[in-house]
Amino acid sequence: MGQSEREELQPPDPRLPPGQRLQRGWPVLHYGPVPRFKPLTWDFQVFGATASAEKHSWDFEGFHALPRVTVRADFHCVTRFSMLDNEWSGVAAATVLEQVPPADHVTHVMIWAEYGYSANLPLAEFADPSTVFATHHDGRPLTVEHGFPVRLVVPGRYAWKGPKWVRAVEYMRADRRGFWEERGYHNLADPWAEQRYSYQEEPGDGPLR
Ligand SMILES: Nc1nc2c(c(=O)[nH]1)N[C@H]1C(S)=C(S)[C@@H](COP(=O)(O)O)O[C@H]1N2
Ligand SMILES: [Mo]
Repeated sequence: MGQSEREELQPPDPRLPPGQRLQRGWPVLHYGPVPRFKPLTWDFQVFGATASAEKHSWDFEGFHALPRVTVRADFHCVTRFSMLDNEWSGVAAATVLEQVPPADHVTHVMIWAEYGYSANLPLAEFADPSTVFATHHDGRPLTVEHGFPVRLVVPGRYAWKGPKWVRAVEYMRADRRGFWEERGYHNLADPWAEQRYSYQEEPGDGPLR
């Protein structure tokens, strides 16, 4: 029996969703160039349907002064690699919701990053305690390739739902597709249901295309 056949007899790691494989090391994956960080003009905005109807904005210091959390979570890219047991620290999405409450009837959020990259999420998934605007990974500040100064991490969804270089959150009263969701990827992106592509969507999984 060859080495590879013997490996296949190992039970799969129960933390791996269907169709995923383990990755050693941390690949860098994104569309477009890496943005240059400009500390003086950097801000983090919350706009759209806020309860106050006002846009809110933190500068770099203000955002970094928010209460912090640490979350341990696995990371699943739709290209089939997974990284297990990452430690992310930063600001919980729930803290943003607390500091800038959404209006009634907000059902979804859009997360906006540099250069117009975006990802949509149901409000409930955004509010999940595991959803974090991470500034650090495994105790070290994010490198610029991995999203410095702030990236979103949404452990319950494929990793494209976690924009690197986040600049804004938009509160929405209806769902709208983000960057990859408009380009053939599944609106919901639950890795355990293997929701990879938009052709798999059932009625009600997303807004009409
Ligand atoms: N701004 C931005 N964020 C992004 C992407 C992107 O193209 N632009 N790609 C996403 C995808 S598909 C993945 S798998 C993860 C990869 O994160 P990493 O490069 O830190 O591994 O970032 C996500 N966040
Ligand atoms: Mo990805």
